[in-house]
Amino acid sequence: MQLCFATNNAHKLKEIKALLGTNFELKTLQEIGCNEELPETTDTIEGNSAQKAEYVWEHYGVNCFADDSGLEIEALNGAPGVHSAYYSGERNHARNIERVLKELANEDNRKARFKTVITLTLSGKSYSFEGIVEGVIIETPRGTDGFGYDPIFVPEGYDQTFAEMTLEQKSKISHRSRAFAKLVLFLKDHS
Ligand code: ITT
Repeated sequence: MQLCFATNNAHKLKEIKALLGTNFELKTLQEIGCNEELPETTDTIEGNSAQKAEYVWEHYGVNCFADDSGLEIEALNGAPGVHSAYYSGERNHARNIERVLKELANEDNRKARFKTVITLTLSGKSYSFEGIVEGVIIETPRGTDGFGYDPIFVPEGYDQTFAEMTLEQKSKISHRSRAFAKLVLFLKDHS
């Protein structure tokens, strides 16, 4: 089956190709002739992931899946959420972390979770797959691996931040791998 993964992130593409095996002819956006920015204008992670996958189906007639992720902090009513990438006003991980830590100063409730939602649109019908990892936000960033909010996020049941883990360790428990595992199971059943 021909299937497009609506991302421009080569790293994500490589990971999912390895998981899917050869039953699927996985295409990039460029390979299906889509070179424009996909719309991400809803106010939820779920909404943005659906918007991207459905856009590709509607404009290119290709079956497609898209993901969207973010960090949801309980004491901030779920922020930064859908605004995670640009929380400080720019796409800058250090600044985004700074803003979060400032907003959580003097806050005892440090509970947070990373969430990924993948939407798969097959012949116009959409299915969604969610992956969540619960954890806490620490006061001072630790670790150099990973990206985004990894240096301030410690997953439940662990002492290390995501940025102190190897990619392999993080991948075993991450929100993204959990959502992708559900997608892969679904696709294997439907191939
Ligand atoms: P693409 O949309 O180009 O794939 P992105 O950086 O926007 O890349 P996501 O939609 O997956 O990536 O995530 C949005 C933001 O949420 C991201 O920029 C980070 O700030 C944060 N985030 C998501 N997953 C994360 C993770 O595993 N570790 C740390 N921060 C993460």
